[in-house]
Amino acid sequence: MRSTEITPEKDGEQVVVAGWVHEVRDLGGLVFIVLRDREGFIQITLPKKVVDPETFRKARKVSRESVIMVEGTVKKEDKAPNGFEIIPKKFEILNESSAPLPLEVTEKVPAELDTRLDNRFMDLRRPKIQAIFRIKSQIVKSIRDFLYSEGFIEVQTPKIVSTATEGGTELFPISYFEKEAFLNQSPQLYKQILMSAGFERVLEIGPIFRAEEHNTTRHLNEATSVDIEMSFTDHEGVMKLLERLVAKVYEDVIQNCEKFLNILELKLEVPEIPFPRITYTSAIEIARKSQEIPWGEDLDLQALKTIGAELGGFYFITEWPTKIKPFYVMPFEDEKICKSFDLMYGYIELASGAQREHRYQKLVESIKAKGLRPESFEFYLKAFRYGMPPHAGWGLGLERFVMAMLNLSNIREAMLFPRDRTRVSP
Ligand code: AMO
Repeated sequence: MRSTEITPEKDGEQVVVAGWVHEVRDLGGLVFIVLRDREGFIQITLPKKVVDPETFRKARKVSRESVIMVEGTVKKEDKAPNGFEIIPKKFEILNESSAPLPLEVTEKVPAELDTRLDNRFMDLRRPKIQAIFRIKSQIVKSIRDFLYSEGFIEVQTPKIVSTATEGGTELFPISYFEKEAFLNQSPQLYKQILMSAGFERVLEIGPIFRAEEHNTTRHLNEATSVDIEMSFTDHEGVMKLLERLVAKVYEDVIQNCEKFLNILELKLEVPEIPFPRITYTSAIEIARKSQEIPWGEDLDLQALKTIGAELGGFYFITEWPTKIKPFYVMPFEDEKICKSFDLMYGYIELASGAQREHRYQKLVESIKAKGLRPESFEFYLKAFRYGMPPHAGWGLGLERFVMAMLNLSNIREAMLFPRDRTRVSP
């Protein structure tokens, strides 16, 4: 049984519990063991006079973080966590832990992030850290449920690819027989091809690989992207979908993750929709309060901090200069600006998306204008020559979303085993 399945009302019942030895307190004639399982803590109480001598001897010597299984009687006890304790009949050490521990699981001694990540298996035993991933799991479920209910079909596109999609970040080359190949930066081209294939609404939750040179608190070299693509709509249509999705995820997390939010000492509120929308041009005017920045340049961290401080919370930046967005974005009639948007939370970019250029000739010109060779994109361009519907979509960074929702100071906290410039293990 898990810790949460037992209550003081079960007084007198026989139960079997299993987990890790979180703490041992030896008071001579009385030993307390705090057993930790996935859901919480259970006090195992061993009075010398009551339990058999062999059990008593084993229990008082067990090392912290050993895995144990205990069979015993539930006893109502107001002073114990959750109002009960277990008096064991059987006490089995399933696996003895070595000592000293590489990392403290009790919250008593803070450790550096690097030490924690080096010993992530142990770090993840801490209830506060596990709470992050329990909420992340709910977020993914909630995203899936919402998008399925909107008619989206979940797909899996290749992660081994032959071309770049997102200018700016570099690709990771891989060794692939006689061919040049890379890890994908985004399912972008494939989700668009699926619009030509008639899927109409697709969703993918999968890894993206970015050879980011810099170690920042917002970048990973391997991240999870929630991608959607939708036919017969425009950028406005998919922005509305995105804000409804964000609100629904908050709602579900508040409803289903109260326990984990409490562990993290967080109180969430469902953000109000629609989110504010500001154009790139207005955003840059705000940024100019703190720095010189010419129209047409990308918004750097300082600019985003100024804008984020003024707007706070969730907001969209729309109508970006065509020049700084990828080739697949559709320009407005005034071709200097395009139908691209970013969803922001404070100064953090959570998602970007756009209505796409679905007109073959325009798309070829756009590829050339970025200094790229249309021949390298033939597999993609072909899908535009035989009936491509107008379409739009976005990519939402899952770890950035978790980071924003849970107020984490480093994106690495939102990834089980983060990959960065210096870390490829564990
Ligand atoms: P973009 O390159 O903006 O757009 O990526 C989409 C979202 O993915 C997340 N993200 C990252 N998260 C952590 N570490 C990184 N290195 C990283 N890079 C990106 C961000 C970002 O907003 N194809 C388009 C999406 C689309 O138009 O549909 C794209 O990939 O949260």
